[in-house]
Amino acid sequence: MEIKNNIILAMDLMNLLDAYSVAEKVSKYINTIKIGYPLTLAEGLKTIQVFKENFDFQVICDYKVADIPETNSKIANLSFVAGADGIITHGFVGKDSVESCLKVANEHEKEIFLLTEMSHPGAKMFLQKFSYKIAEMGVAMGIKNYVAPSTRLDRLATIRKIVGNDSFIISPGVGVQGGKAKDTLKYANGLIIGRSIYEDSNPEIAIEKIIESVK
Ligand code: NUP
Repeated sequence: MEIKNNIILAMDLMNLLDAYSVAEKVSKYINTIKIGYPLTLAEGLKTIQVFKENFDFQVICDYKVADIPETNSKIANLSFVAGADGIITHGFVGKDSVESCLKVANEHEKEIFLLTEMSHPGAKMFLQKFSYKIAEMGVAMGIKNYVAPSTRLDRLATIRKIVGNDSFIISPGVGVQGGKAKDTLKYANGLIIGRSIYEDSNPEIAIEKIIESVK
């Protein structure tokens, strides 16, 4: 996936008009938006097409798919039928669950992004104990795209080593969660950034500053 300016806008505003207005302000700088449960549960899957049709954005659905394989297939299929270009799936649920998402993605010729370690402090409690193993599982399964945290660069660096330089890593946690854009891009291909852009009184300037900071 080609990510313009290495920035994916994490759109967690919960009103489509507000989300649209921010998208409009930053659309010349980005080509990829990530939506998750907040906007989808508030406004529905139709939001995917709104971003695709009006801005020609690639849309990644951050549904952190983490169920039994049969249910994962349904979630993935609904997302791709609605127009998603990629979905984020959890790895801790195991190979069969991830496989089911991968199979559906392949049928639609779309992408899955395997979530290894999360960016928040709570990830240290449980997920961190297995995040490298999750990355290894992804490699063994032939998965090309990963999500790994910008808030723990040492862990991100190790995950990069595990998945190799041919894999594609997108990294959340830049800005409000404490991650730094330039440092993160030493190991990641794309930055997932939400509040630092959409909560700013001037999202356009906010994104310009981020782009400037990574030069
Ligand atoms: O580990 C993760 N951390 C994380 O923040 C995995 C994620 N998918 N996210 C998502 O990235 C989170 O749900 C939000 O949509 C975005 C980060 O947003 P912000 O902290 O820049 O506002």
